[in-house]
Amino acid sequence: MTAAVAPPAPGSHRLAAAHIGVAVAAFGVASAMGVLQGLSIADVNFPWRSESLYYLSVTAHGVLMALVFTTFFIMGLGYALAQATLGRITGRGAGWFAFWLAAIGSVAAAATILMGQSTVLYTFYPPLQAHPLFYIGATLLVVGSWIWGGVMIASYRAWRREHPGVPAPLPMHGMLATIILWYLATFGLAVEVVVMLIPWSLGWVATIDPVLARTFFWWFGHPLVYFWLMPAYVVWYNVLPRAAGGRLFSDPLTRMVFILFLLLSTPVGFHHQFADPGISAGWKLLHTFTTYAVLYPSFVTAFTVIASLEVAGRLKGAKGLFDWIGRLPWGDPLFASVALAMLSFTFGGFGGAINAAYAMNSMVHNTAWIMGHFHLVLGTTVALTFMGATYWLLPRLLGRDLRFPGLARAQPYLWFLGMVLFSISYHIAGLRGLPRRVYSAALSGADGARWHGLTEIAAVGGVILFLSALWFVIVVVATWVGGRRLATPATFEFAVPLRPVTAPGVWDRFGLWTAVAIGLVALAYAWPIAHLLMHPRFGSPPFKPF
Ligand code: HAS
Ligand code: CU
Repeated sequence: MTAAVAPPAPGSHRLAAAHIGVAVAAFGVASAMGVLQGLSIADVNFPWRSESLYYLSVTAHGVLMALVFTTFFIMGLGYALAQATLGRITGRGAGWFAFWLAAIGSVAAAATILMGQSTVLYTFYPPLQAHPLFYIGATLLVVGSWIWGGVMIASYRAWRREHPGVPAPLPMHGMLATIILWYLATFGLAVEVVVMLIPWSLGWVATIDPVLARTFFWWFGHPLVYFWLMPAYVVWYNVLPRAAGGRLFSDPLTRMVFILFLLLSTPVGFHHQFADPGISAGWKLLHTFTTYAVLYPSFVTAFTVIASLEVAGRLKGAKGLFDWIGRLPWGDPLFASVALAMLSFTFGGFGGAINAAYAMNSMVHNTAWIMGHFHLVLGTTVALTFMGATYWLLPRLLGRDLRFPGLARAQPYLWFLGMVLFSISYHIAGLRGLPRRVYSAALSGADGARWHGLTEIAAVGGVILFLSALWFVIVVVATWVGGRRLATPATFEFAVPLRPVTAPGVWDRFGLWTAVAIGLVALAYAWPIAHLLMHPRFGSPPFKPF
């Protein structure tokens, strides 16, 4: 279910391109803040360094990277894939409305952070309180993404009416599962923000229940990470094997993976709350089991994508056991980005399995280890895939040649190098007890000595990451404004499965799987939330330390 669709009418990718543009802008600003944080932790004294600026910057970095860059990129990728595989976007006007809503919301939220009024981190943890506009801005971003999901589903349904009895094109199957998961996940966030945070920040209620708010946040917060990962997997399954010159190993396995994520991503949130009171050990254990279950689709992905790459290498004449690895196009920016992203995920995913075990979690929770973990999985696995995908998308969306291809080729390797230094150091420093979210790791005595060299290596990694981010932004901006116009825009071509599937199967029954997914969320959350509501509750007044 692949093959290139005829080149679209001029301008039909403008909506997708606008989203990618906002994503790259958010990424650029957030990268600059990231490097300052790494330097601050290593106690490098740069001008204007202060505690309040550090926490402001951590909040802005987290919100812009984790919420704005990702969401805009995913929306842009979704539109590009809908146009390329379905040949249409149904409801383009609604799409533009959603774009502006989300952009205005993001700017409003970011402005309150930069004015120092919303230093609450990207997790919104109450009783830290933000300016009401921060929560309202975040809500607009989410509502914008809901409309995007509606446009995507409408486009698919219109296509299906014309193609009865044909399964969704594989890239769209992955995006549809992502969208349904997103609706399920953001329900938790909507309850937290609309029912709890906004009324509290407006002063309509005096206190808030932090555990209840955190529970709704992590209902959203864990599937959020798969909302980032699944579009990356769409690229791994559908674009990477093609770029490598191979075939997709299995179509049905691919569909199964996305449906398993839809089912298992949400009922796992308590693995972020092992240390929270008010949730009993039995419920935490249930969420541990489901967390271990959600490793499975990633194991299948490792198998399927690597098998697809091996096919590519062998099609190019590779012999022996590992010869195929050398035949892969390591000089192609998309391929290199995604391959390095996969390599990072091998270690980052392993770390995730460690986090999910209660006893080991108590060693690493709230330490720098967690920064090491999520910079491997989000900061590399997902972000590097998105950067590579941007190099692949731009000539197709803009009809322009990539500028500075040498820079684009080297940039993923530079990112990987920076991240090795950054992430390994913080993993080790975390095991040695360095807390996360500290303004400075400088401490006299034995504790300080255990961390000091490591935070400095991490800071060097941070500077390298910043340089790599800068190269990426330079390539994108130069291509946008000065890339040579292609006579015919590059076409979207996707990996062809070794054995194409022609009729819908069990993994195409979205209605059924959505119902099962809702059932699993109810099973995992209904009683613990009811229990929290029945407890005598002592609310907290707001805190604004800066
Ligand atoms: Fe995580 C904390 C558990 C995956 C993001 N995670 C976080 C936080 C973030 C985050 C942002 O159980 C911090 C939140 C905060 O601010 O407090 N995580 C897991 C588990 C997985 C996992 C079990 N995390 C992710 C992904 C993320 C992400 C993906 C973002 C995109 N995480 C946790 C837990 C915590 C946590 C606890 C709470 C910690 C605490 O105490 O606060 C799994 O999904 C991982 C599955 C992955 C694998 C790896 C498969 C490997 C593949 C690649 C193969 C390629 C090869 C090489 C071999 C099983 C698919 C290719 C070769 C070539 C030749 C190319
Ligand atoms: Cu999680």
